[in-house]
Amino acid sequence: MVALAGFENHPVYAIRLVEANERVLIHASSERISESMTKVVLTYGTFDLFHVGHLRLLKRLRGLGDRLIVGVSTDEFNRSKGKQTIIGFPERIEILQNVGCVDLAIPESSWDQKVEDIHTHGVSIFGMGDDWTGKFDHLSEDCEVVYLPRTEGVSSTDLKRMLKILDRSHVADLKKALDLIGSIVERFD
Ligand code: C2G
Repeated sequence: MVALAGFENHPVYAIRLVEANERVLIHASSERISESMTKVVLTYGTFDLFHVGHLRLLKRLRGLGDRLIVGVSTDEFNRSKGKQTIIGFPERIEILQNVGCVDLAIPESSWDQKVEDIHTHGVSIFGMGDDWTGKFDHLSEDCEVVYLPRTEGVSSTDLKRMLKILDRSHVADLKKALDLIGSIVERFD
């Protein structure tokens, strides 16, 4: 049994070096090695009305490591945050699971699942947009914590506000049209 340099004291990675026919086979628990050498990045969000701000943050976070895990807030958890989304949890997590730079999407159902997720997934870097600066510094006991600049000029909140305005103006237009029809009908009465 020969230990690979740097793994001498690492009990898990028993490596067996077998010489067979001049070929050297390294039979190692390659999964465990690549797992420990894979830099895992973790982030969380609601990602309602998925937009370019979300995408650019996820791409930059993915660029910091080899694997990006995204926690998507459930509808129940959002209600506890006082947040109402346009798009429900099942569709939001389906979208995240299919974003190219996302390797795994998991449900986020409480504020305090982060430490457990960090250890479960062997996370090296926890990252959020800078609107959360300082809020998760306590996680630096478990991994590196980074806050990246948000993309200015786009937010789900603004999109929702615009939809509401459109909706309101839409209702107002409808009302005007109905009033017009009503007045025409009256003339024929
Ligand atoms: N974001 C961004 N640029 C924007 C809008 C959002 O970089 N123009 C980032 C936010 O900073 C956040 C992520 O996109 O890191 C997701 O944003 P939200 O969906 O608004 O997430 P939020 O509801 O704040 O949930 O436990 C943490 C919470 O789940 C965060």
